Amino acid sequence: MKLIKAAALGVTLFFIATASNAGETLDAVKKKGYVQCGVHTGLPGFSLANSKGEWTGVDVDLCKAIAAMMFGDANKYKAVAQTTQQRFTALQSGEIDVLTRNTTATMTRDTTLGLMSPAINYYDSQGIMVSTKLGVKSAKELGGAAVCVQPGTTTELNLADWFRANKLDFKPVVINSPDEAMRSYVAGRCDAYTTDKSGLATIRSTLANPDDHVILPEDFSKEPLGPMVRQGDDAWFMVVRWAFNAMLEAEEYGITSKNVDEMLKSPNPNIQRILGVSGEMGKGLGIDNKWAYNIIKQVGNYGESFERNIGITSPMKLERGLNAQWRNGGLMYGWPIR
Ligand SMILES: N[C@@H](CCC(=O)N[C@@H](CS)C(=O)NCC(=O)O)C(=O)O
Repeated sequence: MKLIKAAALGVTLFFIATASNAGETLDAVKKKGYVQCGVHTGLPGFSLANSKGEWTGVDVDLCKAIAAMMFGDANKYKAVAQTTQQRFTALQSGEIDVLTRNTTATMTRDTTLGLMSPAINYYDSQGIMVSTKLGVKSAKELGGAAVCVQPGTTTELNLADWFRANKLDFKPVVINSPDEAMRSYVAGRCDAYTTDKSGLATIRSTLANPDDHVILPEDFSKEPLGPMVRQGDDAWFMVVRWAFNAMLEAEEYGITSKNVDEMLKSPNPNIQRILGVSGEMGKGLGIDNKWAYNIIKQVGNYGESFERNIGITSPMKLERGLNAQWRNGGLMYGWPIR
């Protein structure tokens, strides 16, 4: 065991990395009978609990997919709400098995923080939102603006980079609590609010008059958002990677939660392997060959999850954009199940 001190994003974290824990989490999850996922405290469309404690969102769907894959039951999960500041410590300490929470995969997180990213479930970018009253059309008109931002995020770093690169001054207003950050923005303590564009769209949808706020066109950064697991936890890494790939492959082959039972009769060898009709695709992870069938039946494919939670017909109204399937000009490209 070695003790690692990681100073990243202004947060100092201590954690213990074991030399070899290749199957540790997979075994522990099998034994306890459910998976614990770190999720956002409440970001509509990504992860949100209702008054009955039922969670929905694309990040929560990935957590449910892991549960369906492992146990044949998408309800065998526990969502543990994490702030931006808590999330990495919770994963490093073993409080959660996987972080499924609008988290950007970066080199620092993959190296110094001792984590690794098995998949990207939403290709995003950082943007900035202002009141329409400002009459601003571009972030380049925001010289001297006070900008609300949350600490412990890529957002804080990219904001400074972007304004510096564009030779503009700004005043960062760093606020830990997301609710307080929003209140400060709405109350006019900041001229602008910045985070991932998906976050801006969802937050905007919750404001009293969404049309009074505009997300400016600039992209400050690339934000590949995805799940994270602990380094060295190889078998568990593969579970998360393949749970997500099954959702992508299902969409590509037109398998949905509604038609999955009919699809069991498909003559297409790819569909047969995905659904466990032929081959023994679960064997390598010691799980049921119907693992992907269970995900699709109970959670749906990637497109179904996207449309239901954040798509153009949802209150978030997000286009597929970069998150479209590769055949439709997007970056979503499922790895072959064979
Ligand atoms: N994707 C970026 C930004 C994530 C982020 O800032 N999320 C904010 C805005 S949605 C957040 O989670 N706030 C809620 C909280 O801290 O509890 C990262 O991984 O650092």
